[in-house]
Amino acid sequence: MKDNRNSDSGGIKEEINKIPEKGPFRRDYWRSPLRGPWFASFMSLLLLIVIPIVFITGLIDHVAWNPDLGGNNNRTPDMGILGFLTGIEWPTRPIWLYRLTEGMHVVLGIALLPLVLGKLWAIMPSLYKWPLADSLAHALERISLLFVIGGIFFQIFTGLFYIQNFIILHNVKFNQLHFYGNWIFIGGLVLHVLVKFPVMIDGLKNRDTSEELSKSRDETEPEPEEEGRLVSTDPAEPTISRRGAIAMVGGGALTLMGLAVGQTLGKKWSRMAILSPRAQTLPGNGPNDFRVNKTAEYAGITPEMAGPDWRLELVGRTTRRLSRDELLAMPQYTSSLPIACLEGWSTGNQNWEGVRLRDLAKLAGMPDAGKVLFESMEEKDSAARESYMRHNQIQDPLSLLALRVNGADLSMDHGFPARTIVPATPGNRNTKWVYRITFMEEA
Ligand code: HEM
Ligand SMILES: Nc1nc2c(c(=O)[nH]1)N[C@H]1C(S)=C(S)[C@@H](COP(=O)(O)O)O[C@H]1N2
Ligand SMILES: [Mo]
Repeated sequence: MKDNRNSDSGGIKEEINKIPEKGPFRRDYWRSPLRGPWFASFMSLLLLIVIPIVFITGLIDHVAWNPDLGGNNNRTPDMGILGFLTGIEWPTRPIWLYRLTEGMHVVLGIALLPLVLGKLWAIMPSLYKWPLADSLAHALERISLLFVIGGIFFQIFTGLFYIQNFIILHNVKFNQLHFYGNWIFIGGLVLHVLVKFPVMIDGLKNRDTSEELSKSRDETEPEPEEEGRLVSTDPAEPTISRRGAIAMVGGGALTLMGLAVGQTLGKKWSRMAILSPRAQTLPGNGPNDFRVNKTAEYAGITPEMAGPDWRLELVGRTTRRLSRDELLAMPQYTSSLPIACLEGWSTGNQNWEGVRLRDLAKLAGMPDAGKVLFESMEEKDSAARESYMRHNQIQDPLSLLALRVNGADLSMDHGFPARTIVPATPGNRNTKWVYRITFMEEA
């Protein structure tokens, strides 16, 4: 009986271990002579350079919103221990800081797509390993791969959909998907890198990189077969050199970057930005002819709301109501600042004119306000309707309640009668059609 059981279970085990007769689980199914540890390691290295930049600029975006100020500055209120970055004071200088970091995030994030596809192609035989897992450690490693591969596609596609302004993703809270997705992805990636980093280094060391990159198609030899399952046991003739394949992946990344970077550079470059519908520059050269995120009409701002009856309400130790003419009678300052949208697009510097936020703080009897709430007349967009700013943002001499831009009154679309503009701040925090500013003691 005992013997029987043993041989039975041995039989099942053998059955499981038996590699299918045909198909991708067999090593000889994969015939490209390009595949091997060096090629896979090179692709991994490209990703290991770009992913940290995308990850860090993503976290920077998180910090740039000053989420600890609450309200809609905090887009992921239930983040628990993942909130360890909240409370960092986002600086106001250099003025192009957010323009740079968010532009990099979106442009390099898009460039990840061909890099990921190239790497997946390079390691395909390893994904089809049979048995799927032969030990607990192996099983864990493969589960972490699900998070890594699923995670990176999830981040790329949620990001891409978001900057296309697809309504669906606006409804299902892009930020929460992209924020929690980020941590799931990074968790899997850290595990994966811990396991695989030495393998990558070995793979790169085994061959001379510059020599490998100098080989033409005809000189392309398979890596030695005993170097592992990525190497074909039955290699076909090369149809492209390794450097050709790398150039194809890199060229794909650069092309996508080229189609995205125009939105960060602005001006005539933005015409290339076909991946970003809102990035297109407006026709015309007038003072207000730079990009508009959302028109006054769309936001439901009528000419009456913005007409002579409009008043700015200042709430602090005292409450004041000011007409636009009264604001224009205060000392006026000019700040040359871009709009840098979180979607990655930005405008060049515009010359904003208006009153300093710190002068308004004084008027409200709160010269040292630690936190300020700006409220818009618009009620449509819950993310942009209100915005909180910190002490340093109020005190910066470049921070304005702008009344005019580039020598003319603000257009309705750019926020007439008044909008905030604060250096290095995400576009979205710069409230248009302001009607009330509330100065508070503590951040
Ligand atoms: C490995 C890939 C990626 C990672 C790890 C990543 C990570 C992050 C993180 C952590 C944030 C901050 C989210 C928050 O605090 O709410 C963020 C923001 C953002 N990401 Fe990504 N991201 C990736 C790829 C992309 C791609 C490919 C795009 C666009 C094509 C993109 C577009 C955005 C946008 C537009 C924001 C700003 C959201 C906002 O401020 O509301 N991301 N990303
Ligand atoms: N009230 C209100 N303010 C707003 C917005 C909005 O939709 N409503 N959009 C924000 C976003 S996302 C950006 S990028 C900037 C765009 O400013 P612009 O349209 O003047 O270029 O305004 C911000 N202020
Ligand atoms: Mo924006």
